[in-house]
Amino acid sequence: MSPADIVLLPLRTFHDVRGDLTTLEPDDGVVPFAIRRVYYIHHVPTGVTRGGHAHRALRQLMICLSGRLDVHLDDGRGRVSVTLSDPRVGLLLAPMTWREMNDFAPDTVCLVLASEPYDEADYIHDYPEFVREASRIE
Ligand code: T46
Repeated sequence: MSPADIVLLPLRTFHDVRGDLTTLEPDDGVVPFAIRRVYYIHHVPTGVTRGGHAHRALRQLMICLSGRLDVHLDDGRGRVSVTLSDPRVGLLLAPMTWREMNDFAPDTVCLVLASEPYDEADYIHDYPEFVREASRIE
């Protein structure tokens, strides 16, 4: 994986003197999947690492609504990192991508849109197993 593989999608934001308003709608042509679940990560203690898994099929869009965090992505061949801090931008998380999130600023709130309902069976928690499965992908 190289920095060129990081997909940051600009969201539809309306800016005026009162501030910004960002919208997401099904079929708005921005989110490249039907949204079937929404969750958000918040109140993360300092120094914590989250993630540490991959998904076999799930697609997600991660939006840092406030604060900042670092996201580390790994496709089994290489690792890249990106800092999220702009609520006008979403980071696309493709299937078969190992992800870890750390360096959360205090009060960070991170919204995640997901293409599927929650399914523990879609997770790969074991890194060597992830590398094995990823190596079978062309
Ligand atoms: C991901 C990263 C970015 C549910 O019951 N329903 C849900 O929809 C989710 C997402 C989680 N949970 C439960 C499962 C665990 O008992 O919430 C608990 C914490 O989840 P987890 O440890 O997986 O949280 P993260 O931050 O490590 O990972 C999450 C997502 O699970 C994962 O899909 O890509 O955020």
